Amino acid sequence: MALKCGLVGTGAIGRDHLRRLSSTITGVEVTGVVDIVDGLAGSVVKDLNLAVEVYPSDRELIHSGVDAVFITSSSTAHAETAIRAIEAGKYVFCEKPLATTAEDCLRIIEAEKQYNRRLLQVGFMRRYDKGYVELKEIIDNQVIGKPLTIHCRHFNQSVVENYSTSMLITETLIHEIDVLHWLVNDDYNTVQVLFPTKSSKASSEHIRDPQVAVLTTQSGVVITAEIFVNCQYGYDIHCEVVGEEGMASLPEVPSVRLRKNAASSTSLLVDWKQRFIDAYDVELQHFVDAVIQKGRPEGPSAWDGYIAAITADALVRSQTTGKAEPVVLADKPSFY
Ligand code: ISE
Repeated sequence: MALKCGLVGTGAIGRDHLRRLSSTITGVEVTGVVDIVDGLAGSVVKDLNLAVEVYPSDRELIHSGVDAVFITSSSTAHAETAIRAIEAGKYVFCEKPLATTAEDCLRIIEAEKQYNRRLLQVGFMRRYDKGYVELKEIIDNQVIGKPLTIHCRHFNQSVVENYSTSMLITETLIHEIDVLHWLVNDDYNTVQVLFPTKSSKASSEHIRDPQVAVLTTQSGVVITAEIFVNCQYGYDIHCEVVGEEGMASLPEVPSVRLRKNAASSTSLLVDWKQRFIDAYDVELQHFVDAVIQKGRPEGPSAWDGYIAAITADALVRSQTTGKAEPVVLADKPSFY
């Protein structure tokens, strides 16, 4: 029997997931959608040629007989919908970030605690990217020995004008925050942000772009992650792990080598949805399969969402203090 689901938020990633759930993912049936922007959900459904009911509110969608709710609304709206859905006993797939504050993540965790088991998965899709999965296998199998340092780059060609200095952490670096502690099976100890010279191509007068985050883990791994959201040249993701016995890097995205006009070149992607398209497919299929077969999601949990949020909070604090800030976690419930 197919998992009946509803989707809340039909903007960019919502539309993409709706298409994915209706055409690529098996074992799932989308029965309802909602968006707070008047008319948007209806026009997306029409555009994608789907026979899906449009609901007036997330509350009505949640109580419409669905088994699972996909939350793809704006980040600030995630927590309320997630809590409402968990309280109604629904499985939840929530796009990243889980919530915009660590307090809201803890409220979501409290809602799950009432069942003493997981109902929710966070959309940290990089854990499903082939390159990251291979990197993790190399680290877990100690092929390069103990990890010592990690060097990352998360570059966007450009961002919208209202992108802010803190969003480089809470919306962009949040992916590295999640995937890196998962890669090395460790928790963060301290985090700090350094501001290099501001790019004259920054998307607004107010944004500090680029930024360099320095994170240390409990076991002593030192991570440097460069975030540059108006780099101009393309979408570029790098990750290099240096170990005692070798080094492992994320593979380059394959692209044809072209020789023309006395030059040899390969092209770069500009769109992050394209870069992680396979990871998104694997991620959603894994959520659906785990819920159907095991009665619980097995991907990134609300606890992982909380780790990301509290680490992001410390990094945003460091943007003001200029200092290394500690990352202090609450007590972890035993079912995570
Ligand atoms: C964006 O906010 C995302 O969430 C994407 O997943 C990420 O790849 C992109 O670089 C971010 O800007």
